[in-house]
Amino acid sequence: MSVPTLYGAPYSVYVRIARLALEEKGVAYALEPVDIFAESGPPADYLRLQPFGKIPALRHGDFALYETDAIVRYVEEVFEGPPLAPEAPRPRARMTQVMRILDNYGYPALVWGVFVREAGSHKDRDPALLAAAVAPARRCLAVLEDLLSGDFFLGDRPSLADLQGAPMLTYLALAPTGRRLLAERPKLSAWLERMAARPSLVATRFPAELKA
Ligand SMILES: N[C@@H](CCC(=O)N[C@@H](CS)C(=O)NCC(=O)O)C(=O)O
Repeated sequence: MSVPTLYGAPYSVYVRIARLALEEKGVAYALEPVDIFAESGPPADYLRLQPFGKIPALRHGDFALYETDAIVRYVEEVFEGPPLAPEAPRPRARMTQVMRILDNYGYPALVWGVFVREAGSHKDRDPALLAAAVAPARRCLAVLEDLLSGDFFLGDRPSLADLQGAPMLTYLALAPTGRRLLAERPKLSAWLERMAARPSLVATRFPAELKA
């Protein structure tokens, strides 16, 4: 089948999650840049692919898809390569639970609440919003540490849950407050170090990581 094209930008958490799934499966893909923050808004032809103007979106042959969860599960099912999702109902449900915790509580608190407000672009920095994010971020890290069941969320091999979490916690660790909060969680910090060393993470580093 044809090489998939992923539309997005290398600074995006959700684009990186999709890239990590492709990288971990060993799938060759093209990354097509999309500037969703252009002054005139997302390009019109991109809005036909993703009507909400968010990144990423995927095109594979004549099949187009958006929503990162749909993309990573499609990648998992369509391509050969190491499995990234367990078959059994309980670990599969646990994986989904971790992924949704990360979307619903992790992304707002860890990325927007801490990283963007403390270490993001100067116009987005905001000490009051940062202070308000500390308690939810701390709770989220405690829950995630509790859910780690070995070297990875589901034991001894990475799953989609680990790929969902690594980009979010990588941004968190780029902010001083994030590093302090992570230092309270040694198991989770060791997990992040393990994830950061994986070739998939190395190949998809955020521009902000390369600058740090
Ligand atoms: N539910 C979407 C969320 C994707 C998302 O929020 N992407 C961010 C970048 S990490 C984005 O496009 N933000 C632009 C905006 O909110 O205008 C998905 O899972 O793909």
